[in-house]
Amino acid sequence: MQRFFSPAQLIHAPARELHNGSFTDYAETPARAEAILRAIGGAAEPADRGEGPILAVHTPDYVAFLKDAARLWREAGRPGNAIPYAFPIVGRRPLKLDRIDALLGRHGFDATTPITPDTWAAAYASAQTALAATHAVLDGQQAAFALCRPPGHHAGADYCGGYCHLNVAAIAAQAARDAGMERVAILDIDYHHGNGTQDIFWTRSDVFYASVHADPARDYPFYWGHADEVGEGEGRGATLNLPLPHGTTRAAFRATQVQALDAIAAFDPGLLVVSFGADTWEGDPISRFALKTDDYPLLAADICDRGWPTVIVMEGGYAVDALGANVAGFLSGFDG
Ligand code: OKP
Ligand code: ZN
Repeated sequence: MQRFFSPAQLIHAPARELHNGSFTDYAETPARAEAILRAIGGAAEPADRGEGPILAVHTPDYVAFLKDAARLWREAGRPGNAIPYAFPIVGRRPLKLDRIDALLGRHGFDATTPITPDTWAAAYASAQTALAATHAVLDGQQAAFALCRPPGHHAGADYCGGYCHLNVAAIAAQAARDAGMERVAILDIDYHHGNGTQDIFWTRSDVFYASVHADPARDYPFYWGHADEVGEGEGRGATLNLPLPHGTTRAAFRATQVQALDAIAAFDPGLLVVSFGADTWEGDPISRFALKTDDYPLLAADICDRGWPTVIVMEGGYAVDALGANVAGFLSGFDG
């Protein structure tokens, strides 16, 4: 399987994050990508396809914000990385403020996603990596892997959050649509619900979004991913949420993924994007499922068996020492 990664993705390296009330080392580290790269034996550099495919998903003011935030933060005299901390709660009037503190709250939904002077360049490279894998599949490969980092599925059209800045799965799906693929499905099997991806395609019937994730009644991102969220308008029925309890092991996860795959089969996509997170692993430091390393080839084989041309984009997974084996194992399931 072709694999893509750009070294520029490593330069985003925030120091600390607000985690459950204290500041801890940032979990979404460059070492994650390095561990995966070692385990899969390297990857090709993506071509540069420019900002067009990013602006097909994200708003121009949000892209400008991502580019400017670290500089504005510094110019405001603030130390460290730019971190949102004051949010316009739902229903506040949509003021057009230009103070960096207000912009951060306007374009971020949580305080766990610092922006550094290198964030834009790394997120841009991560998006190019997703696009390279997408075009490999559009050009005839049965499957391709995008070693995306920073990840993407929590980022919406105009907001960041959950370590995510550009929604790489959405950018991949939209690029496939714009290349003439009529129906594209996204299967999100990261531990966390992909609220950004869901929001981006919420009212659309051409991109189906199915997610298996920790029940948001108990886990991040809390406000999205409940089973009664099914899309709206033309998109009604094109969103499927399958929340699972803490402690979930292989049998339940696999059966639930089959449910998602059956729904995707009914939608009949020409291309599948998998948002893959290895934070469903039993030893993940911020998650509470209990999948084992041996489970990943099986889960991947269940997806592979459906026969859809498939783009795999990397999302989460924070047990750095186990990450390489878990990701390599998942990819091996597509070789069968
Ligand atoms: C990104 B991905 C819990 C805070 C949660 C953000 C988690 C983002 C996960 N104390 N921090 O979906 O793997
Ligand atoms: Zn996750």
